[in-house]
Amino acid sequence: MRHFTEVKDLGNLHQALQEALEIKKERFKYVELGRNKTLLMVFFNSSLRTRLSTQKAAMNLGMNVIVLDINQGAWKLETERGVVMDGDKSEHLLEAIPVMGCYCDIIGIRSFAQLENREDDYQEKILNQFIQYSGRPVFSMEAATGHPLQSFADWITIEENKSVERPKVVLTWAPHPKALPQAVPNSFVQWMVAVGYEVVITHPRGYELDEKFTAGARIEYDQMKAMQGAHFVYAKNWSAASLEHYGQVLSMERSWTVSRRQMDVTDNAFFMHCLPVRRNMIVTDEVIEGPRSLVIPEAANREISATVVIKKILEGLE
Ligand code: AN0
Ligand code: CP
Repeated sequence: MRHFTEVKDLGNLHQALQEALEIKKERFKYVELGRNKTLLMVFFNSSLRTRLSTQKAAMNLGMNVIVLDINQGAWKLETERGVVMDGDKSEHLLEAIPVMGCYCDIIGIRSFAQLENREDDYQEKILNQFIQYSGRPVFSMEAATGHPLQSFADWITIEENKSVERPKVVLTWAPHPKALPQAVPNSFVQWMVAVGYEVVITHPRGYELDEKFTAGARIEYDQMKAMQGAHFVYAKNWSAASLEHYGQVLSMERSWTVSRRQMDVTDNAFFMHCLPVRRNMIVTDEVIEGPRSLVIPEAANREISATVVIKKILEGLE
């Protein structure tokens, strides 16, 4: 594997899952693979889980790791080509990227959607420039439209906990005070459809996700109806994805907060969320602390998904 930005890059999913389960039992099995190889993790945005789990994954593989926080101590970067740089930005991404490539073998990028211009975000301009100009394999640590390392971890978690072969997985929108990207729900739906689950998406009207990611899933606008018979409830807020309302918060409707009321009509579903989560906006204390909450095992599996992905990239290095 060269780059990892979405589910299809992983190749055979069944094999990847077996590899994940094997690595979970023996995390240091491939500790020689990354010897004298360097991972550079570049963060344009904050992170707790991705930062720690990806670094741990690289350490499992024997790699050296460098972390660069673009907003803390690096020069301010211009990202638009053709501008006269007479403002506060000291360096252009077009020099910064190949320079970063000089010091490492693999690059992980976190670069959230700006939620200002839909076309820019959906073209994945920053991620693709790293792919084009760094000369290195690049993987997404959540880019503008996807968060595949999260979805891979979510899938491992569902496989470990499911009691039917093809579970019903419900992605529900939930309220949040700030505009959030569509990356997590996009990747989640695309991944869950790719592995053959029954996928239902529920959200208020206006929150439709791009069909590029949702093809094969069903939309049910009535949240309580969507929840019926669910085996897994995956909550997430996102802002509007349409061109007309791109990046806007259209609703803060608290009746969508996941509580006992919704969980009671499921088939004793597990509750999932990628974290960080705002309690009593997205989900009640009772549900997230309850016996069917998988939020911590899900976060723990981020180390496993990242180990598999970095291992596959290391195996593909020339
Ligand atoms: C981010 C998001 O919604 O994309 C990161 C989630 C992993 N969440 C926040 O910014 C709160
Ligand atoms: N789930 C996730 O990616 O969390 P962080 O934003 O803390 O990395």
